[in-house]
Amino acid sequence: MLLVASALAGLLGCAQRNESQEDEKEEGYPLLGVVQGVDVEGVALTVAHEEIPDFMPPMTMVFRVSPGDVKTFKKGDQIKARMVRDEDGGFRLIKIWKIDDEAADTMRRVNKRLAKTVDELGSGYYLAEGDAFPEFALVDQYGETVTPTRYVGKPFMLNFIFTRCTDAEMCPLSTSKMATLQRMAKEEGLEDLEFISVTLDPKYDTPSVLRTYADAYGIEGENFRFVTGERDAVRQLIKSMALTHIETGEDIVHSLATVLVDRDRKIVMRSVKKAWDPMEFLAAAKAL
Ligand SMILES: [Cu+2]
Repeated sequence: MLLVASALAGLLGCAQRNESQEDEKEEGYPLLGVVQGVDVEGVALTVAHEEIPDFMPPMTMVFRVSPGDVKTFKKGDQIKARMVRDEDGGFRLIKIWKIDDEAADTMRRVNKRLAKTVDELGSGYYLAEGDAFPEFALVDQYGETVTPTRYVGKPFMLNFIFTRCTDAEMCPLSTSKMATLQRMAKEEGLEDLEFISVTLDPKYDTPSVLRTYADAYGIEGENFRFVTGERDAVRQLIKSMALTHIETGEDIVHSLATVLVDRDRKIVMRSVKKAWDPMEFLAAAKAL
């Protein structure tokens, strides 16, 4: 069943700065390298990096990173990142992504199918209750690849958020409700219910940013994955769920979509309401 999407349904202002719209305009220098050491206490990574054109020859250096990064990356990881200078002249890596060619191949293949599925929907249509949730491949807060095949035979809750969202009634509230639902599902003995939150801001929300976000909410990550990845794949998911998502240079204005998907990957409940009710979803999950 396909339904015509009302483009502005549930459009609510959740605005947030989004400085890095285009790759060319991104701050700092592009860096490719291999992690040689992780200093958890010093919150730093030692990286042997390739030449940074017009800036620096190949060398091994210690870089400041975020607390999430020292939990995510380990010795031997190939990475790409942006290198920036702190005010005191120290070097810092931001937007760090692990390079994994095999995972990248899988992701490309799966997300090509996702693009095809969404293209076939046509503009103005979205996936509704009764439709199959599309295949996708993204990366979670631990740097692991997440695809629906991982959830074969398991129901899951899925929503969309981004970590920099400052509208308390939008992403922060949605994340709190998902966390509540995760806790209640456990109490009710719904052992196999999984949780997935897709970022609306994949350029900023790297795996370690998502990890720090999940930690801040005290979320147990075992069955709750925050996912990011290829921008196009995220966009296709946004489109398939008929979310409003407008990046205006400074802001991301978006609506919400929360879905419950059953063990056969069928969408059984879908809400685009800002005030979506976790109890309604819990009842539906119990009935599966
Ligand atoms: Cu938001």
